[in-house]
Amino acid sequence: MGVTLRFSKYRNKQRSTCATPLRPTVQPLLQALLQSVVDFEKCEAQIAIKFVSGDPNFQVQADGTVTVKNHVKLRTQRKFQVVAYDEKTEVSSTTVILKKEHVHHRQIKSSRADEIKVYYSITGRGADSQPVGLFVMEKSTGWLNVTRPMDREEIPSYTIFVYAVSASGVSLETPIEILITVTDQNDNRPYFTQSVFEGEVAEGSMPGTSVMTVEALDKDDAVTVNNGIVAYSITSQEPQLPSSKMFAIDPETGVISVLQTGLDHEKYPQYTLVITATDQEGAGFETHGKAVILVTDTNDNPPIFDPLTYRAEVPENSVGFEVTRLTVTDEDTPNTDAWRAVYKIIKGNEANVFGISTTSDNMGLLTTVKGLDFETKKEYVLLVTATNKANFSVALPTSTATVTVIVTDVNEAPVFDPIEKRVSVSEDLPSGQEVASYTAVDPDKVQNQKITYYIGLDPPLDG
Ligand SMILES: [Ca+2]
Ligand SMILES: [Ca+2]
Ligand SMILES: [Ca+2]
Ligand SMILES: [Ca+2]
Repeated sequence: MGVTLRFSKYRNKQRSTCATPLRPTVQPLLQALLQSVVDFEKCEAQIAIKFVSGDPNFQVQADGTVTVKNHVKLRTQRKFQVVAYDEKTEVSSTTVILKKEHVHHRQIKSSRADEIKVYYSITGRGADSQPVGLFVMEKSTGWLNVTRPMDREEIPSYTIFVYAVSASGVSLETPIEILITVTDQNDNRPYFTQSVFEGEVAEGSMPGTSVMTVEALDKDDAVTVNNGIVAYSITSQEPQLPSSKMFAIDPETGVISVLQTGLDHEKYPQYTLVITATDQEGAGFETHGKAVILVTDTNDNPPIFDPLTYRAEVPENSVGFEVTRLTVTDEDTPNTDAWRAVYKIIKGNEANVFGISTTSDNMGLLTTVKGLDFETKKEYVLLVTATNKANFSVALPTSTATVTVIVTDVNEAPVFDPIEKRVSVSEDLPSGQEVASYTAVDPDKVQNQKITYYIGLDPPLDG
């Protein structure tokens, strides 16, 4: 036969000077039933006393025995007044404090005890094996006592066997197995599993975005009681900008998430949270920890031209000529794709005479890809845009710059037209006679230039 005892840790402690502390008898089995005696015998008036309990869950009988009327759950302690009246006149009162403690006992009684002297003994863990002597049994009475505090976190339960024998050593009963369950006390603080928890979240993340998870443990019982159940909360946030409550923590899971909009890498790149874990689901001991959240960069700043207008002179006919360098500023992290500019000529380059590229220092290098012709077009007005290598993470305006390119004139050589001219003359052409007219044209139409002719080569006549 097995009997389960749950040793609830009740102690009765009385403060009244006219009441003596008495040891309570803890009733077996799961019911939290308490019985103790409030003793006013040292009081002067002790005849025809009526006791009234200040707690309706308890009642005091005529002999001063305090009994539990209803099922009472005792967390740490419970206090109530007991007043003794003598014909409706208050004579004395005492405070009854019920506390959990490690003093318990329980009597085992053999059914043969009435007919024969019975001797009791116990074996098992905590009795005759380690931790030896935690439980002792009064040999002749069958009272089972606990000799010292038990730690549930060390050994949560014990199984002992009770034997009843006669004076001659004859076994009188089948040994009784007793399972002793150590009920938990909240004697362990929760602790965070890391000294600092680190997480990161992209700037601009929406409320509800999960950031990281923190964890605290508690050695106490989290299954039958809540001494080991931890509740999480955020105690402080640094900086408290743009709001003092940028993050929320799930009290049960420890998941930290974004609570408000306004996370901005450029303004507040990091937050430090003091997090708190409290056992008994938030009602018990608390412990503090630290969570550091890095706000990572996204491309939420456009490159902006500075200055917005450029003017450059370009000599005609030059290919690969550096026209100008355009500059932009970008608030995002330097040398990232969110910062690196991409330039584009969106207007004024229909003839594809210009090209633009990004230099290593993020400037827009505007060059000629074909020679310009002063005589055809003396001025170009180009519209250039700048974006980033990375896409914008939010809707952003695109910055535009205007580049005015002035083509300058170069003194170009005159050109014969046609390039080669064949002329036939008769052999008897007299000296001084005109052979042909061969003229050159100067492309420099604006400059008023005079063309001078020379004969570069005049081979001698054959034979
Ligand atoms: Ca605890
Ligand atoms: Ca405990
Ligand atoms: Ca950017
Ligand atoms: Ca950014």
